[in-house]
Amino acid sequence: MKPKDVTVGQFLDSRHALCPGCGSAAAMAHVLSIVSKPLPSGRTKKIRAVVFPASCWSIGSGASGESFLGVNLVNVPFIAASAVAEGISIMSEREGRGEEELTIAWAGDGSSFDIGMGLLSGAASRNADILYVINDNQIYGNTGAQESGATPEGARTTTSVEGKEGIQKDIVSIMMAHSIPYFASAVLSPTTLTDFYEKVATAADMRGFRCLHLLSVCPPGWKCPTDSAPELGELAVSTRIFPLVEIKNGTLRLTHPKRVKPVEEFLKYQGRFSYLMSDEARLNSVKEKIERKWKYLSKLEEL
Ligand SMILES: Cc1ncc(C[n+]2csc(CCOP(=O)(O)OP(=O)(O)O)c2C)c(N)n1
Ligand code: SF4
Repeated sequence: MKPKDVTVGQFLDSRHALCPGCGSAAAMAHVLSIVSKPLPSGRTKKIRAVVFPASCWSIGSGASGESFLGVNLVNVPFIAASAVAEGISIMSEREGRGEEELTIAWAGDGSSFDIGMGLLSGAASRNADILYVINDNQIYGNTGAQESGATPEGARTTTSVEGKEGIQKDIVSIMMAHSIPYFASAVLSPTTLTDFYEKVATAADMRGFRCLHLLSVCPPGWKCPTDSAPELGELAVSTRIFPLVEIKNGTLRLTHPKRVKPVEEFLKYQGRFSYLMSDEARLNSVKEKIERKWKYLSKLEEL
């Protein structure tokens, strides 16, 4: 599916409480628009429900029992998105609608990388028939930008005021270890739009556990301008900070940026990296790890 095949709908009611410039608001509109169209197989699916664990989307998606997204939504405890989505998809299957309905879990990185990881792992290992979206803004956004397992090394958060000391969890390897039918990382940006559309459509079209890892620019948390989501998304890919990976039935493919840009290009627009940018040794260590990760993924691609 190509971007020109889809008209992006006005999915989000203007009463939503997401911040101005929130990258995940645009990502949600695109994802819902893509999955509402005929998919590559020619099949059209109906969204049975979108399940939200506690996150920015708990307040962004609706209020007082009303959905701001025009689809059924279910708000669940922090750990529970994958388990509840699995239950809904089992209900669809028992009603004979498994082929035509799609259940989506839309969970933050705090929920996916950390607090809900146990249940995510369980649903993945049972090959639950759901589309699990990791909406990754690299912090616990809804509670004011605390450090999560997805926060990159050196990024400042409210709980790591001089920049994160520990490692960023390798979610690609974690999900790959579950041998799920489909995993893909994607970014909504002008240069990665086709990649984004194809991955979302592919994931929606399949059955079993599909995981989309979306990088979502978060202006207040990243301390960047509210109009920077498209440019920062593009830079995250072209600096190889956020490699675009697709793992389909065990085969890994990387989308190689046309022109690789210096890591600093991504970091310099964001206040959260101010300490890192002023510490050469630390910055070099972070750059080395980015390079090593890219080599590791390239080796897996070769294999
Ligand atoms: C068990 C539990 N711990 C903490 C909270 C408080 N809480 C609600 S939303 C949230 C942050 C969620 O972060 P993330 O999953 O990354 O999603 P985001 O808000 O960034 O979209 C936290 C810590 C909670 N609701 N339940
Ligand atoms: S805190 Fe970040 S992710 Fe959450 S609504 Fe605001 S911009 Fe979006």
